[in-house]
Amino acid sequence: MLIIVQSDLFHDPSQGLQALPLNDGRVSYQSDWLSEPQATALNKALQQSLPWRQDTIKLYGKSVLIPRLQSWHGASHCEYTYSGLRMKPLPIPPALVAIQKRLENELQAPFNCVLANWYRDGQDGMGFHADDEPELGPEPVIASVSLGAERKFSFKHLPTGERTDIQLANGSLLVMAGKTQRFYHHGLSKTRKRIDGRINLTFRYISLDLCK
Ligand SMILES: O=C(O)CCC(=O)C(=O)O
Ligand SMILES: [Mn+2]
Repeated sequence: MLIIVQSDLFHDPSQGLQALPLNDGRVSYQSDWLSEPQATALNKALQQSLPWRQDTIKLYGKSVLIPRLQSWHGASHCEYTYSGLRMKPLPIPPALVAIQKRLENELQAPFNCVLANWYRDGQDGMGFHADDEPELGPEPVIASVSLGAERKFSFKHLPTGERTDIQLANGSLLVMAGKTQRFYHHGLSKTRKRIDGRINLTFRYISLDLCK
């Protein structure tokens, strides 16, 4: 297993996004995309203002509550399907439009929807999966902003099973692009540590042409 530390990254951390050493994937990371006070304030504001819901999914024929709260926002055609659950989008609130615009400008990629996940404590998480819904296209650019408690994010390389872990800091930005969703699964493991909540915002682009 590979654990990414700052010295593995290709450039100085103050230089913006840095590529992670992942074969077959294109992933980059910036620990301080938002300042800590900005990220902490946004976390608090979103905890209070987004219409959080805890959905139930079917797992091996049984209904189970997913271990996190979610809120789905985007253009009206951006329905989101996850384990058989279909979510209708709500409008993107102004605080998130500001982030969307900054990402579009810096990454030179369009975004029209955002999934907000609120991991209330260490017992909330997300299992290994790929963001490979057909409507995201073959090589989606997914921009993931982390707010609040630092959490371990893991990649599993599908051909070799090799795992790569990275700690996602408060205010960090992780960008997955290229063939990452084809060659890797990613997930956020649970921890027994007593930790505060974390909100993650994953900005995506759903093409109207690719929607069923
Ligand atoms: O919380 C995270 O960092 C990951 C979220 C994620 O993978 C997703 O929303 O698809
Ligand atoms: Mn994902």
